[in-house]
Amino acid sequence: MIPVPARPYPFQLDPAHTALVVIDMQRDFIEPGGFGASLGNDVALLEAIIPAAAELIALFRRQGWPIVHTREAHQADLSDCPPAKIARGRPGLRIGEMGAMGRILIAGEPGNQIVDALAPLPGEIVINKPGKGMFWATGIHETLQGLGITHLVFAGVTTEVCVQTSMREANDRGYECLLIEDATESYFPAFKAATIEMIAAQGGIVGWVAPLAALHLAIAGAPA
Ligand code: TIU
Repeated sequence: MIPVPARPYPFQLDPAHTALVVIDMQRDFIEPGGFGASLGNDVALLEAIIPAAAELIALFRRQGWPIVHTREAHQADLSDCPPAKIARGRPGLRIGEMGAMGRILIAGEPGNQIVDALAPLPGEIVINKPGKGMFWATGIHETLQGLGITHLVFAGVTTEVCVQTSMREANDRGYECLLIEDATESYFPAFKAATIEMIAAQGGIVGWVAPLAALHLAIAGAPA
């Protein structure tokens, strides 16, 4: 086990059984003209974490540990999108409608692509998820079980929506979860801060939280 200094207390990272999960670092949320902007958000805040997310991905690649990239994405016929989800937001800019980067939140559209700087490499796991959480209707739990994964390190956007939902789903399935706080972001700084606090509160009710530097140092200092 590699102890990673974290809140509320050190996270015991199991090097043979840990995967990185990068949540929804797709153009829809990070670039103007996508789903995030269609909901009325200023998307500029989110691109600031791209360098930290890239560093985190590079760290896992060097270690040879599994990496999962997720995209919030619906099928072109919207058969996997509940009417209640479609009905949210402004008419004309809803899921499935035409935006500046193609149909909003639809698999395969330009806006649905992961940003170039974080593009998955062959062999990495890429999943489309119709929900906010990564486990709903994706089969990822079975894939992770097949790889013997018990520990998940999280990054991506947005902290309080798809990242936190995925962490909570992961908890209910028995995973130990660590959120890298400088590799996640929200459109609402107060929501990010509150989410980090609520994850680590109550003895780590949702998991652990640490900065990327702490993970780097812990892995660098671990016996080979
Ligand atoms: N709106 C918002 O903050 N997030 C989402 O809709 N999806 C994700 O977090 N990926």
